[in-house]
Amino acid sequence: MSSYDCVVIGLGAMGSAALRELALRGHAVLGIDAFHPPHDRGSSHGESRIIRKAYFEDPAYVPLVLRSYEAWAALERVSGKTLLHRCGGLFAGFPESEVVQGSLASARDHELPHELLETADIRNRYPQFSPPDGVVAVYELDAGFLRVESCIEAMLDQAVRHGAEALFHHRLSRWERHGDLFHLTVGDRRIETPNLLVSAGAWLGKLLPDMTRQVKVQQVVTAWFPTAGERESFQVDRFPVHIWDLDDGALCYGMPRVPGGRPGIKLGFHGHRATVDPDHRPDTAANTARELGRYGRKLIPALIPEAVDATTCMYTTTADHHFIVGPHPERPGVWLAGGFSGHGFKFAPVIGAIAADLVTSGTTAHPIAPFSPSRRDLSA
Ligand code: PYC
Repeated sequence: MSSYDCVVIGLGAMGSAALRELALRGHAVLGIDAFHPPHDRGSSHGESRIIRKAYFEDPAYVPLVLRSYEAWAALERVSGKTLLHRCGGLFAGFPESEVVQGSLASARDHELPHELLETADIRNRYPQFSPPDGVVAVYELDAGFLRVESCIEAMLDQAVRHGAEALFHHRLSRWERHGDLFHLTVGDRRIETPNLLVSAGAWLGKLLPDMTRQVKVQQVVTAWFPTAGERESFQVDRFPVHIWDLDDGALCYGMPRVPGGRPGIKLGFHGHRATVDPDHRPDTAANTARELGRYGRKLIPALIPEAVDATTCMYTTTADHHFIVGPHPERPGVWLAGGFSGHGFKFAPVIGAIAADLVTSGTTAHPIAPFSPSRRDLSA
């Protein structure tokens, strides 16, 4: 039987961040993943993830994202990798839309540098876009994207360098509580630990059936599209990350061409997708890519609507779209980092630090009250 201070189940963004943080703090920690991260079976793949400060979802996220910017920069320094590209961000919609009003509220509450662009300003500054009349945008210079796979690699590499163990291609087959310890069976290994951190993304409900009602597992498709004309117009120094809230169902978001990445700009719909079983997912990539191509071409006239690539990703969505981070309401020693509702990646290092605080002291100085696993109405 081997013993650890904590076992982390799931090494996507949050699990690999927590593994690293616990190892950095000198704890004996083991991480387990059913695949080999970074992989394309969960929620932490597909080249890029948006990072932004004027957080339209709620101003409560701003202190956490500010801390994340610092933590990503620190990880860039120790790993020697470029992880974050600041290309600016355009958060657009009709003036009363959630994206515009929410971004403005966060920017004002936290005195974040931003500009409010009218339709003509958007068209002049970024002629790549053709926003509908009446659409405005909050522009944030500091927004950009994270290179998702490189981030996971850097966090796992740092975790292992600091003494963490990582077991890939393994699933937790059995776990039970004996006094203050959990006894786990993973492959042919027997493990004991007082702390289980469940950061299993879409598999949360499979590991903890009592959490099934708290999240909806949804499949989303992102696709890459070539563009006509000069390619430079869509590179990171000329084309911002963007989110459109046009009152027509789902938000649509996009990214510039990633240096050394796929030959096109990425687009995705945020939310409003079918619920799936993470182990038996229907292949919806081609249909959604066609839908994205049609939608994208209306906003970006140079976009050629035949996708060069597409990938599916899973959202684990709560009813209020806020995260679930904290102690399991009924199982002492089980800590939850889940329900990231399609907007969690940028927070990974700070969630890793929070998880390490919780596991080691039961509390954290970070403001996580909105993410309580015991909050009312936490059912999707
Ligand atoms: O994580 O900021 C985000 C995001 C917005 C739309 C899709 N993801």
